[in-house]
Amino acid sequence: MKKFIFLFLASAFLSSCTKDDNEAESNTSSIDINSGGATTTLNSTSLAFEDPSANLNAVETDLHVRGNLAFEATFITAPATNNPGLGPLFNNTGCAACHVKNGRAPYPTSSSDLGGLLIRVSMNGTDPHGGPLAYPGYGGQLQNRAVFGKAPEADVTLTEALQIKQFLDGTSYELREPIINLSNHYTPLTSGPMLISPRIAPPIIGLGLLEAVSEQTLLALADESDANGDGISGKLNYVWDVQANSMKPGKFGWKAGQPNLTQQAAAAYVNDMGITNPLFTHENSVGQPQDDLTGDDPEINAQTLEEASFYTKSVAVPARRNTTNSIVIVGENIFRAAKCNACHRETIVTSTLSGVPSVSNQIIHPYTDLLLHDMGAGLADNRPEFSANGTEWRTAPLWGIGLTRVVNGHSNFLHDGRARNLMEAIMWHGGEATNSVNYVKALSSSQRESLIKFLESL
Ligand code: HEC
Ligand code: HEC
Ligand SMILES: [Ca+2]
Ligand SMILES: [Ca+2]
Ligand SMILES: [Ca+2]
Ligand SMILES: [Ca+2]
Repeated sequence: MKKFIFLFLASAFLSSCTKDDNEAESNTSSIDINSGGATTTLNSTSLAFEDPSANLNAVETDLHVRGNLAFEATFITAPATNNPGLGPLFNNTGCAACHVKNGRAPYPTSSSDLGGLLIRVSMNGTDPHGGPLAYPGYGGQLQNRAVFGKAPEADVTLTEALQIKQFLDGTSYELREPIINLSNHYTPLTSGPMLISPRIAPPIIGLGLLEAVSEQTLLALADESDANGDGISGKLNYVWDVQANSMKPGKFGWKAGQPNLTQQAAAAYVNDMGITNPLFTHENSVGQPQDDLTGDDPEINAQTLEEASFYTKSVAVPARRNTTNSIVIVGENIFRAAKCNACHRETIVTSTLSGVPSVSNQIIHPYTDLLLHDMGAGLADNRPEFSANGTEWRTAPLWGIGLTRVVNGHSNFLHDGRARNLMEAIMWHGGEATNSVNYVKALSSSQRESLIKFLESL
């Protein structure tokens, strides 16, 4: 039996070598299903985003397990014995309440429960580090919830406008545009127009691998002035790193506004939940009327912060599925022909990340370049974040995207969850992706279906 399998594999190998002139066949033979390198899990169930990286050592495993508890903790109002300190202002009560099953939050179904949607705010201008300028009385993020006795900063009302469009073959599709209205402000907006940017909680798979990608690697992918004339001009964001006390490449968040996963977690603790921590020792209401100046002591210690951020460095990426299906292979070729991979880069090699050997020196298939691209007026939030201007977004990683429905029970995509399926997400692309979108517009319905089947195999 073993001998039979060996012979079978050997002949498959030989035949694939002789068919190199056939594009589909040579792609098949080179497909690497391990999107996250050695971290990859074969789990494709509703728990597919909750596996630890497959290659954690004993020390990493211990940190991951403790980090899982921190990530799943629900904070409540002080005084309490377990996880006190919530608020006074907050958006939600725990990391996992927004990053549901380590996946992405759905587009809210009602304005009274935004779930994993939060709204960044600022005013015209920049802070001393070139970042968003806090809006007086509101800071950099709108907290639409508050503990008993405190006022939420404002109420958020979400409505949608539908646009009906057509592919070149006459088939129509719809795009749903969210329209955000703020009301019931706890204090008047006295500093001019407030810039707002809605953001949905993204999946947290494979992020340690992305942190392990070196600045040099990303700069080699960048082409800020489009020197090669292909219409794609990716640029690396540079953002303020609180611990390094200097500017560093931005990698995390929809506009790559955070330099590393420790700062990302610390900012989430203080801004999303009102949990002060060693990096951000003041409540998010600091300087505002609601701030009673109690509870400014770090409400979690350095160890909890480290565990929570380690957790986001050590979640496995699920393996690809159905890669030898002929429709998927056709779709993969369309993805390449449409030049989706000019931004959604198929392969990157990680460097090293201190304390996280599992993500170091891995060949990965994240389908992102981590760079900022102009995505056109349709997706623009018109709110700059360091080097990212009002139309620029970080290329979203596509690994694991095909499991969104299985894990999260919905198929809402893009930075605010506006897209109701993968095709809508594609058709929202503009700016530097205009040629790609025009390519897709001209496809036949079966070619469009193949492209989607390919994305579903990621
Ligand atoms: C209120 C909902 C909410 C809560 C609570 C929350 N997050 Fe997030 N998270 C988000 C949103 C929204 C983003 C995107 C932010 C942006 O674009 O600036 C995000 C981004 C992230 C990212 C970056 C993902 C990427 O692809 O770049 C990480 C990591 C993360 N969160 C970890 C955490 C951790 C750890 C906690 C708990 C300490 C937490 N989050 C709590 C909503 C939330
Ligand atoms: C110019 C760079 C660029 C090109 C080319 C491009 N994309 Fe994107 N893609 C992005 C960026 C940036 C985002 C995030 C935009 C946002 O959320 O507003 C994104 C988001 C997506 C998403 C949603 C991901 C998520 O997590 O919500 C999908 C799906 C996607 N792209 C598929 C494609 C496909 C398929 C093509 C080719 C037809 C393509 N993209 C071409 C830059 C690009
Ligand atoms: Ca607090
Ligand atoms: Ca605020
Ligand atoms: Ca270019
Ligand atoms: Ca650009």
